[in-house]
Amino acid sequence: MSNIVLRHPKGSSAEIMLYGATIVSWKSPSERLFVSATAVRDGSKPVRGGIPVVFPCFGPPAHPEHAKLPQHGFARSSDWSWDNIIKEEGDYVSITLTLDPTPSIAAVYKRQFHLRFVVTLGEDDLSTELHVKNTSASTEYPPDFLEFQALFHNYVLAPANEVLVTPLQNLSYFDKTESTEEGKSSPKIEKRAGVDVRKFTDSVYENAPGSYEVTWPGGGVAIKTTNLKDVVVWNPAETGSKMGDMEKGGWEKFVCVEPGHVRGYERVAPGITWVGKQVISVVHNARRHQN
Ligand code: TA6
Repeated sequence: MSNIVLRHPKGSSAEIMLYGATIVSWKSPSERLFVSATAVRDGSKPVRGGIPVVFPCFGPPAHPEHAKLPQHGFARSSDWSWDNIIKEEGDYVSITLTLDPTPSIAAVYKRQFHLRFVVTLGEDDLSTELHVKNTSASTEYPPDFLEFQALFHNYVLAPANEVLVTPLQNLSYFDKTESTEEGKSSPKIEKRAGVDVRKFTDSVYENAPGSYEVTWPGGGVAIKTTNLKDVVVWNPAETGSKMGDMEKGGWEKFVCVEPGHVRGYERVAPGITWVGKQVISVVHNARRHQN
């Protein structure tokens, strides 16, 4: 199954796998995403890097309807469909991928849904939108709500020992490095003006500002979101050496900044569509925040 390559007339590009709807490259003009050199790219397991799509659950499943799903759900390990159309609108090019219940999904997930994943490439920005439609035909009351979590698992290419993520100061967050079940650990308050990932970091910030800067000396990206109330900051540090698909020292080359709805569940009634969106743009005159 070949990948889709989006090219912008001003030189940027993006490459998307139909497997998992995973963006595996975004060049603007240089590469902005990390993908492990030892990532599996044959569609047999989710890609270690790029921008995997997380749906309908984040982390180990906790919702009864998700009980048979793998960590982070099935979207990033399913074969999505493409209408072979590359849209050109103004200064942007875009594609839309779709996912409906396949037999393998239906075997582990009983809900009716329709997903649309829209990737839009500009000269120096990239946006991803996930449209989640509840296609239940039920007319019962109370409505047959579709409950889900969704997240864009961005692996931002960055020097892990210098990168800072802002603004997260004073936010409440769950530190997953200290507990196996995030819901069981008591929340902390972020005291740092800029969050670093110099050590193993796995933090789930709830009700976050929705707009972030990921900067390092001489570089950075900005992430602006719609309808994604939470954000996760992750870097495995040396624990990454236990991951079979993480290249040696790969954890030194990225920070995951992952906007999503991952604390609690989004819920849509039959016939209703929820849309979560992010726009990642290159920051040319990167600011530096000192902790
Ligand atoms: O987003 C952070 C996280 O939930 C971490 O806890 C870690 O599990 C990471 O995702 C990668 O998960 P994966 O299933 O891709 O190995």
